[in-house]
Amino acid sequence: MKIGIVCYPTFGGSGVVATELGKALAQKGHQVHFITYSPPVRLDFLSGNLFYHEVSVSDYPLFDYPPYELVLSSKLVDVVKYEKLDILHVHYAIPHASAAYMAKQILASQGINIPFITTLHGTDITLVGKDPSFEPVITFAINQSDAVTAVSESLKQDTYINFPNVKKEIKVIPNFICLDEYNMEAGVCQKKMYAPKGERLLIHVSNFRKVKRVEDVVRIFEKVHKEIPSKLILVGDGPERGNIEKLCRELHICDDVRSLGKIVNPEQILRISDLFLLPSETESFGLAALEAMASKVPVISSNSGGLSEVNVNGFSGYLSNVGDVEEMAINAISILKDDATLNQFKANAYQQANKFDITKILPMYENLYKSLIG
Ligand code: GMT
Repeated sequence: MKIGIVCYPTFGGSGVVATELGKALAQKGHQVHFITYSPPVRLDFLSGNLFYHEVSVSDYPLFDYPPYELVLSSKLVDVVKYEKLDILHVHYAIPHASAAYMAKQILASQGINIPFITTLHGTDITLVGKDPSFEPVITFAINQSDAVTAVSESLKQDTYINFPNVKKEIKVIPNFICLDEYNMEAGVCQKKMYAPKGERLLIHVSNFRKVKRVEDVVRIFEKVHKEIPSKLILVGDGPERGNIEKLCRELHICDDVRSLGKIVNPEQILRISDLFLLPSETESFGLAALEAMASKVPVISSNSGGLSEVNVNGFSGYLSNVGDVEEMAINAISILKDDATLNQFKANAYQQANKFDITKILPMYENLYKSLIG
C-alpha cells in the first residue's frame, strides 16, 4: 500500500507514534510518505520505502497567522495525486483532520477518491479540543473521516462526552512499542554516570507542560530521597522547566536532580533507571510510561485517563489519584526498598509492555487500511 502520514514532527507522543508506525510499515514493504512541516524527530533511519514531503508555509506580511492548514491541504492534494497514494492517515485531529477533509473534497472534484483515517491522541480531545471555538470543526472532521481511531478506551469515551455530536464509530487501537529496540545490551550510558554510589535512579520524561504535573514528580522524589539514597533524572523540556528548577532549589535537592533536556531516543537512559514517575493531570494513554516499561522500569502514575489501561496497579507499578503525592511516594518506596521487590516489578513491567508490542498492533492498522482501500 502507499500510505500518507500527517503528524506533528516534534517530541510529542502523537508524532512519535505516527513516526514509529510509518517506519514499521515501511519495513513491512509498504510505501510511506510523511507530510509534515519538518522531518519527524524519530525518523532516524533510511529506507527506500520512506519519503518525506515538507509543508512549507511562506511568510507574507499580510498574514499575522500564516494559513498552515490550507498549505497542508494543498500539499496533501499534490502528494496524493502525484505519488498515487492509496490512503491518508492523520494523527492528532487539530488541524490535520479538517485539512485531510478539505484535500479529499478537492481530489473528489478531480475524480480521485482518497480515504482518510483520523487517529485521536489525547490533548486534541481532552484539552485543546474542549475549547468551544474548535468544537464544530473537530466534530465535523471526525464525522467525515472514513475511519477514526483512539489510542485508548478512555479517550474514545472522552471523545463522545466532550463532542456529543460525534456520531462516528471510534475504533480503539492502542499505542505500541517495538520491544526488539529495547533489548539492546551494553550502551554508552552507564548507571554510574548518574548514580555514582549505586543510588536508585528515578526518571521522568515529558514535554514539561502543566498537564504533566512535574512539580509532583519533584515532590515525590524529595520524599523518596529522604528514605532511600536516590537520584532523579528529568528528560524533556517545556514551559514548566524554569519553575521546576526553582522548586529543586527551594527543596535543596539540586545536587540530586539532573536535567538532560530533549533526547531523541530515551531508551539508553531508561534502561539504567529504576522507577518512572508520571503523575499527570490527564493522559490519554501515557506512551512515555509504556516506553519505560519496555525498558523494564516500573511506573508510579496517576490513575487519570488511559493510564490504567497501560500500568497495572500492584503489578507493573502503582496508580494513585491525581495530586496524591504522599501515596505515590509511599508506593515508590515500597518498590525501591529492596532488590528482590524491585526486580519483580521490573520483570512485571516488561511483561505488561509485551502486550503492546508492535507485532500485535501493526496488523490492526494494516487491516483497517485494507478495509478502506477495498
Ligand atoms: O502528552 C502530550 O502532551 C503530547 C501528546 C501528543 O499529542 O503528542 O500526547 C498525547 O498522545 C500520546 C500518544 O498517543 C499519548 O501517549 C499521551 O498520553 C497523550 N497526552 C495526553 O493525553 C496529555
